[in-house]
Amino acid sequence: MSLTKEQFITEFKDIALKLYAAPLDDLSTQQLYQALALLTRSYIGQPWAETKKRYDQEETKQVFYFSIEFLPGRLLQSNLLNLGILSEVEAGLNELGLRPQKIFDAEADPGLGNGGLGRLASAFMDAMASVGMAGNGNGIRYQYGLFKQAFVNGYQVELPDDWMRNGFAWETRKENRAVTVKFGGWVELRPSRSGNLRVIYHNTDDVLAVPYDVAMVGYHNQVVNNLRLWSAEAPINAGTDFTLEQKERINQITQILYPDDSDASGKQLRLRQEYFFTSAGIQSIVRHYRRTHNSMAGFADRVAIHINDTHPAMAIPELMRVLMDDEHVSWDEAWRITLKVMSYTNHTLLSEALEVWPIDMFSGMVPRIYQIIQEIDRRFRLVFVPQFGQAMIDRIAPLGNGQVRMAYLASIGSHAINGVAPIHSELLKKDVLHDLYQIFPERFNNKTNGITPRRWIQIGDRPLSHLLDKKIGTTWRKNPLALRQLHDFADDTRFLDDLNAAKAENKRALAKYIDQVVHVKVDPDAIFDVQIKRLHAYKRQLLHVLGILDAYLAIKRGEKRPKRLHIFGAKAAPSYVYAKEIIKVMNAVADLVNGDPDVSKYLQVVFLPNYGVTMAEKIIPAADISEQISTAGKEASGTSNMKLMSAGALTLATLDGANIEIKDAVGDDNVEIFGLTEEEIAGYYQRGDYHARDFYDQDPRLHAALDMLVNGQIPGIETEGRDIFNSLLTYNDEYFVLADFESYLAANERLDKLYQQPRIWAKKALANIAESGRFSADFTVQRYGREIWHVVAKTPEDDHEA
Ligand code: 6GP
Repeated sequence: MSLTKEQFITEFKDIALKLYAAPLDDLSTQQLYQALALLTRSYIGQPWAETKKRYDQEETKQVFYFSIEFLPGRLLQSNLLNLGILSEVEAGLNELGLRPQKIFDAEADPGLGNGGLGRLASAFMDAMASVGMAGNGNGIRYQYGLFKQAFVNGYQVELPDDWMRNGFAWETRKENRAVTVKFGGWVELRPSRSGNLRVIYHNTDDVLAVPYDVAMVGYHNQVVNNLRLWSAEAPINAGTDFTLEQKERINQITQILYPDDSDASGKQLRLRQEYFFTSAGIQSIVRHYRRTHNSMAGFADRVAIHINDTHPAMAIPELMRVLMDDEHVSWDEAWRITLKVMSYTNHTLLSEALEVWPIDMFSGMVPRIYQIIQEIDRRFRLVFVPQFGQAMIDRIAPLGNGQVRMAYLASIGSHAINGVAPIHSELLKKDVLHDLYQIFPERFNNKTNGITPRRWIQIGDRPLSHLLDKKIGTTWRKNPLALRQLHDFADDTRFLDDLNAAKAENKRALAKYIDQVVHVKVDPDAIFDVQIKRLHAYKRQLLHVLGILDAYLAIKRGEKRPKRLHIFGAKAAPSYVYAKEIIKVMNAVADLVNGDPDVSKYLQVVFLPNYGVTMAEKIIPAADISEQISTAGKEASGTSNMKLMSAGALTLATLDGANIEIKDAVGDDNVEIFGLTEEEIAGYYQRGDYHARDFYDQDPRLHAALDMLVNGQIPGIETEGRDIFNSLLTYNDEYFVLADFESYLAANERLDKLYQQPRIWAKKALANIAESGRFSADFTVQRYGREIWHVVAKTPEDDHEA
């Protein structure tokens, strides 16, 4: 859209007056934010309505991305950018004497997700709209998002995240689109006169699912898609015997996000959440379709449903239920449609994370869904036991060991199953879903994750963005592959210096932010070494910490090193004791290092509390080193690795997840790889000959660093230090931290040396930025569109040009 600065100023003053009956200078920052958000919304309304109309008129095939998590990040700046009016609005605000960033900072960050999986879902929403794909999201409107993390005496404490306290400016409540979701009770199957089975529900607990729609604005293309988040409410005609407790029980369903990452929690309420949003989503999709179609025969040509990890896997039996019970489609026909509609992404290789539910709990909560899964299970066994044998089918049937096994259900009921990086997709076939791969090899495929450079470069990294515009023009903003033009300037010393200057500016800004948040004065000239991700043993923040301890000891011995600032951001699941112990140790190490003037000349450590999307936008542009150091074979893909690379950080990595593709993209000279490979680790497993203690005994540096955990040198970690020490030595170091220690240090030393040559460093940074375009989620969703969903992307401009 087009909007001049002057128009904006007039409209902004006008809306502020209408809303708050006051001139601008009387408004609080929060009020200014609300007014600006509302004005922005008013620009979105028309393209949103037109997009919907166009999809309906052209009978566009639509994608519905079902995800129990979404992490959209703040939306004001992103919406203004995508509408094409960010500069004008900022100029207008400046002219009014208002600071744009201060207003943007008044927006709450909807933390409706745990980590990678949720952020990926939101990147896809942004990307689908931006490439002109009819892509909708379907999720939960949690009253409270992921807990707010604080540190008390170095320990993580979890505080409620009341993100909607000031309302959520971007949502529209759609009462008239509510549906009823049925829980519990029992089901009677009664033959009707027409020969169809009639399904009669008795004694169910009915919950009203009310949708709240959020606009997903495409980049400069007039496309606005829909993210539908469901909220649980008491049924409207609940009757007089409806108690307050019942109401409370219903409200609970969408009250809080489960704070678990890659780990199924087995809680009743979680299962209710899963059925709640999948059933609501399926019902509303079918209802919309049936408004313009007499039968369900063509449904699969108009609808693709994606199951983001297994949490929405009940979409499969739920669609079967609606097709058979409500639409009177036969089993065979319903199964044909369902298979064609459904596809599934797996996001983790950790076997403990394969979601399962006790049959008792499951069948009581959703009896009809359970019946349908029983029938899926029966038919699956009937067809495949003769071919593949009882033992194998017992392992992978949807029901087994008294459990409903969600990954198997999702795989059996989807026409496509994908991992999120090549190594991960291969390991799915080899390991986690090996038996299913034997049966359905054609279903398996890889779709490497992606990120949205709009948020991470255009919004997050203004200094770099301006530099790029000046050097290679602005096409990269629409097509990030254009970043490849940067290669032409790999030896342009002026430009390399400019790149370093942009990085320095970002580092100064982050240093200021760090001071505000944790009151540590850091040196902006240090190497900024960043590890930002959930706290998990396999991600090995611990290896990073041991590296810091080694540096501490070296400096204490009098060694001089280029100054490094280690920056951590990480939340641990509240029930994950070991991860929380590591947090305590990290904070204690930070105190020790920062508090020692001999050491802090060369080494500083900050652990920023409450890491999330908004904080990532501040950290990433300032990073020099990107730590991607998981145990090879454990990290499905990673996405912070892609974001940090696009900011010109050098990746310090094991050959895991998408690190491998990053290495292939930039070449061996432009990444720092270390550590055991997945094959080597598999070898240790097979032979059973990993002896962590040998490394401790044989490597004096490792010995000394580990001893610091237990010898009292780090105050306040008696219990935690001992537990961690034991996990590594007594319990043989499940994640091969000790095995990789030496090569990790060597890689770090190479980086230290390299940093002494700023232009060579900048040249490598340039190579990373130049090759980061391929990881744009725009390309990822286009691959999903072509190969899985079978949808075509199209924007109003395409019509115009045609
Ligand atoms: C994460 C994976 O751990 C990460 O490697 C990947 O980049 C991300 O998903 C997106 O694909 N997994 C989760 O967040 C999770 O909860 C069940 O998996």
